[in-house]
Amino acid sequence: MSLVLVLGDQLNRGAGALARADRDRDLVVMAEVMDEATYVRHHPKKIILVLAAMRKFAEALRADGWRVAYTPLDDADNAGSIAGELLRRAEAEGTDRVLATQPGEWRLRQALADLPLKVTVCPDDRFLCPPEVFADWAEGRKVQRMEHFYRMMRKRSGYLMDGDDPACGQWNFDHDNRKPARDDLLRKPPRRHRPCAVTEAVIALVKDRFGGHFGATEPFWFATDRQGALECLRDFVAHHLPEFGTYQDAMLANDPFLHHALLAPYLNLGLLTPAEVCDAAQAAYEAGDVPINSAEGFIRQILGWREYVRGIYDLHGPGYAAQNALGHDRDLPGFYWDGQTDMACVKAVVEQTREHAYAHHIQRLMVTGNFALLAGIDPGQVHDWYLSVYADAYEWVEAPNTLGMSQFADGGTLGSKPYVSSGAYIDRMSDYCRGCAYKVKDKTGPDACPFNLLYWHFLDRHRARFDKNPRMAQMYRTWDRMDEGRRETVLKDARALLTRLTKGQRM
Ligand code: FAD
Ligand code: DLZ
Ligand code: SF4
Repeated sequence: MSLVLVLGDQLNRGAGALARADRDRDLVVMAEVMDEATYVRHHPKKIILVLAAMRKFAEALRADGWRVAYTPLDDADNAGSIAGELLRRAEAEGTDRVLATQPGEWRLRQALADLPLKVTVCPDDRFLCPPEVFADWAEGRKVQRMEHFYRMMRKRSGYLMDGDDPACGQWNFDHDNRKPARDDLLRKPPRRHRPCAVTEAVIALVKDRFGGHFGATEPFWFATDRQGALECLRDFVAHHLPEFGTYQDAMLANDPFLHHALLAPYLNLGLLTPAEVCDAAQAAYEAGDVPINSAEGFIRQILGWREYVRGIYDLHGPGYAAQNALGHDRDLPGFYWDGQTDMACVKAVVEQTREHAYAHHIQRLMVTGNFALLAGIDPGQVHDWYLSVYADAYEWVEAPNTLGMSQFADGGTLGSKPYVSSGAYIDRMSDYCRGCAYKVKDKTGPDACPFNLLYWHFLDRHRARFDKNPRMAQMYRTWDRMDEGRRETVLKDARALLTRLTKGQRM
């Protein structure tokens, strides 16, 4: 008899240890533990989602004939950690054999390796790219870029392929996908699931134990089981996928969701698989319901980006998350937690994050991420923030996105240049600037948009590293063309702003 470990983000029967276990002989072990709930101070909605989904998955396994040893958080004998729970169950059952799916995070992979038990680790075969295929692809490449990986995955999977060629003759339709959006009362908001009795009990528990964490507990409307997650997928494909591509980069103060999928929490928990999500998008495209720019843009996020960041996380080992290539060391400003800033864009993203445990990609990358990078915030603190505040946050996906794509802390493993922009980009893609105390057109002076000042300060202070980068040459040419007096004023105003930031003064 083996103990079959099922972690909170491994809620899928068709993969890993569960797919290889023996229902008549083995015992499934699931445990709600304080270590996992507090290794960062997760948003309460994330904790509710994980614990409610775990409880309902355990019930579904039992209904299917599995024996499940489930430890609730408030069980008096709860050992407090995954390793402790396995040891306790092993002793009680008189076995030393454990079958586990490879945990997503290095932290837990190490904890399993350190156990004095015979642990067999199965691959997490929910992913579309097996680890050996990624390692093969990466080997010998000087740079491992997503776009090259994505093309290999398109050919390998057959998604949006016309024989050996990409459907409609192009691999990437991003140039069609940069339209700003308008408020639209007819745009369907995400489906709101009414909490079931199991979820209600978890909400009460989380309010009691984690009420002090950043984030609203209610209203809680995420799906917490496979059925609900499938409904979300169907809703998205029917009502949002057709416009997904066109408005992918747009941001609106009154609509945090636009045409985004809100599927990452379910994909990352195992309630949906990347294959079925890509299949649904491909089928809608083939039926003529979805244009190529949206189908391609969406499938690229899953088949490309999601698989690629998993591969990068696995390949680069536990040290990846500790990198700080640009030597940034300023503390994360308090307004990332309390939203107390006059920058309308940052305030809106922090507030919706507090309310929904959600922000879409461009909000994460070009608002909160962009500001942290321009202002030189310690990437370790930025990493902790992103890992805590989003319902879909797990280190394997969050760290490459935050430290690699957003903060350039990996020195360019993931991106060929840092994602920095002045306020002009935010103004083009959003309606935030209209309601802002700062003026996006002002480049200097007391009302100047902080993104404008910090953008030039960033380029100037990192000149030695970036001015030979061909993708940044144009930025440096523009900077160099400014007259010297103006450059000095910009830098002086930027320094004053950074001093205010360091002193914790409102900005
Ligand atoms: P959509 O915009 O509708 O995209 C569809 C799906 O594609 C998503 O559900 C997701 O599974 C996948 N996807 C899209 N972009 C990425 C990406 N860059 N990397 C991996 N998958 C992607 N995503 C997470 O799942 N967890 C994280 O912790 C996370 N942290 C991030 C931190 C930063 C700083 C940035 C810039 C991005 C981060 N992302 C993360 C990627 C992306 O922002 C989210 O996947 C997306 O916003 C989730 O919302 P959605 O489901 O509505 O996605
Ligand atoms: C995120 C999370 C939380 C909040 N709680 C639990 C838990 O109590 N038990 C559990 O098995 N998993 C939990 N998780 C998910 C784990 O943190 C996740 O499996 C690891 O981070 C590996 O990716
Ligand atoms: Fe953000 Fe600057 Fe626009 Fe204000 S003016 S919303 S700070 S980009």
